[in-house]
Amino acid sequence: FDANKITVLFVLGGPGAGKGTQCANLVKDFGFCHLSAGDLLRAEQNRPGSTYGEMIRTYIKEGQIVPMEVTVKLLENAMKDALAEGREGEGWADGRGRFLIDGFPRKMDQAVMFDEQVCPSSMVLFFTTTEDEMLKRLLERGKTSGREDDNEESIKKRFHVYKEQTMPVIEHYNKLHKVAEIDATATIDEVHEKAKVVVAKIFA
Ligand code: UP5
Ligand code: MG
Repeated sequence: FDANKITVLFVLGGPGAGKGTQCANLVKDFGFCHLSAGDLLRAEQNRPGSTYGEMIRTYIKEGQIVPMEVTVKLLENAMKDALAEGREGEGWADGRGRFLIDGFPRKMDQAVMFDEQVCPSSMVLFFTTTEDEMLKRLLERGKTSGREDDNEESIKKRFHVYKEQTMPVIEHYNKLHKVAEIDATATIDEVHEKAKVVVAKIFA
């Protein structure tokens, strides 16, 4: 992808921090194309005939990171489809497509592969709150979500992998001054207001 034609913002934060919720809000404000790596993996897992279905199911249940080749390919294809269909954030006046890539990259190797081989990312929106709050939100969602990783055992594993593998990614981008941290402890609307200000500044 031509970095002169599209802008990529990564959206990171612990499991249940509210990435998906806030991305949906930012799409309404700014016309981004929102792609969630987890959603793409779950769709691939359920696609009849997928060779990766069982493998993805096991990784997600264990809270482990699916091998990057699979995830990066899914994201790349989704970005191509969005561009072909003109869904790449037409809300913006300067004609550049804008992508929110949610829940990715969660491991250093993915970050390097995406920035080098797909498109250099511009910024990371980093949603933070306490582990207790995230656990509470995920257990509540688990009552109806049907997600195989919304149970206490899987959630604990997701927290562990997040600290071990994703925090180094945040530190990497932080050194490059590319991280905008947003406290996600307040209500959905309050967090949304803060996120809106941050994104407006990025594109000012
Ligand atoms: N909620 C949200 N905001 C709230 C607020 N301010 N106050 C009160 N409640 C709030 O929100 C979670 C729940 O909290 C919802 O019920 C919401 O209403 C409520 P959500 O917006 O869904 O949070 P989010 O951060 O998106 O949580 P999610 O569970 O999606 O985070 P994960 O990062 O764990 O999940 P993801 O789908 O990204 O990844 C799942 C798995 O896929 C990973 O564990 C991994 O196994 C695999 N994966 C890879 O292998 N590679 C990748 O690159 C990506 C994923
Ligand atoms: Mg999500």
